[in-house]
Amino acid sequence: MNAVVILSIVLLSYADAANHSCKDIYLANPSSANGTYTINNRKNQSYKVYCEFHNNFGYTYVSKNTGVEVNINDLFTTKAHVKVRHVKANGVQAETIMENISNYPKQPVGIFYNQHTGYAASVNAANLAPYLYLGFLPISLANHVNPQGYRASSQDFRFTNCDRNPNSYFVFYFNPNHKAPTGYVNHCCESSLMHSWITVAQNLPSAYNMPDEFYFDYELHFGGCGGYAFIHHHNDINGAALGVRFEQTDPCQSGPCQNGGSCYSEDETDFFCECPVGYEGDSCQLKGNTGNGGIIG
Ligand SMILES: *[C@@H]1O[C@H](CO)[C@@H](O)[C@H](O)[C@H]1NC(C)=O
Ligand SMILES: *[C@@H]1O[C@H](CO)[C@@H](O)[C@H](O)[C@H]1NC(C)=O
Ligand SMILES: *[C@@H]1O[C@H](CO)[C@@H](O)[C@H](O)[C@H]1NC(C)=O
Ligand SMILES: CC(=O)N[C@H]1CO[C@H](CO)[C@@H](O)[C@@H]1O
Repeated sequence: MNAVVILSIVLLSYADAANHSCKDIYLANPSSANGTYTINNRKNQSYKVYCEFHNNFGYTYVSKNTGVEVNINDLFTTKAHVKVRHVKANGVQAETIMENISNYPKQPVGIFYNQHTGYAASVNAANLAPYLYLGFLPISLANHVNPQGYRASSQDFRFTNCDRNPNSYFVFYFNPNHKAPTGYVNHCCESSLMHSWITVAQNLPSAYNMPDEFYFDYELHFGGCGGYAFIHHHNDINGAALGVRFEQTDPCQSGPCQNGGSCYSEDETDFFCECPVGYEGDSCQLKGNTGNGGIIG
């Protein structure tokens, strides 16, 4: 009896809640198509995202037309890698998986909305804000004279930081007032590192194209001698987009409830077993009379 009451409370509160992420949209309907969806931030203000769904995981891209705060931590479940897409001047869209170089196998990337805690500030942060920040090495690791860079499509692209300059980032600017960039933009400091993520990206079939509103002005900065580029340096590119990854694993998939118990998932790792009469325990593994399961985390 207890189990049934708990379950209906969970379902009711779920049905009332707004979608806060592509993951919520997937949970509401696991056969959702790729495309543009409206989700709500924590102040219940709505904005648009592009959801790319795969089996049990996906990527979320934020619209650059977003005028409300983005609660970006709601949009991803892993910082091990991101996807970066770009759109070429001829309309072709391409993508690459980006992560830290293999010198730093345990180092997650930094993913922020309008801040860069622990990472270097971007040149146009104040001018073209808000922005999405993709940090590779935090200042504490970037301010050394050692190999740095990024990994794209499973290849390391390295440079040696020549002067401990702690910049190691990609930034995607919403730039709502279409302002011109400032700083190094007209004269500094192209390098092959500024292009490798573009040249190794895989072209997408046009059926997978995202609308233009998901492609941002961007700035890249590495080192100490790694390079600096703004989108205006790349005549053949019309914009880039940051895709953050969420996992949608169902803890009930492995059949954790024993002796004919029914499994209900609560989130990615927690599930609840409803036990048949005569069994009890978190996985209905014990003989007993209550018919109650437990919540496992
Ligand atoms: C959440 O997304 C699903 C799938 O698109 C949709 O059917 C549902 O109406 C959305 N919920 C709310 C509260 O907007
Ligand atoms: C949040 O906004 C949605 C529409 O986007 C609305 O249906 C819902 O009632 C709102 N929820 C709260 C708690 O205000
Ligand atoms: C969504 O798009 C990706 C490519 O970006 C594709 O691999 C995937 O199969 C698509 N998902 C659906 C549900 O069509
Ligand atoms: C957190 C984490 O492990 N991040 C990635 C950093 O980059 C390496 C490859 O160079 C990946 O293996 C890691 O998954």
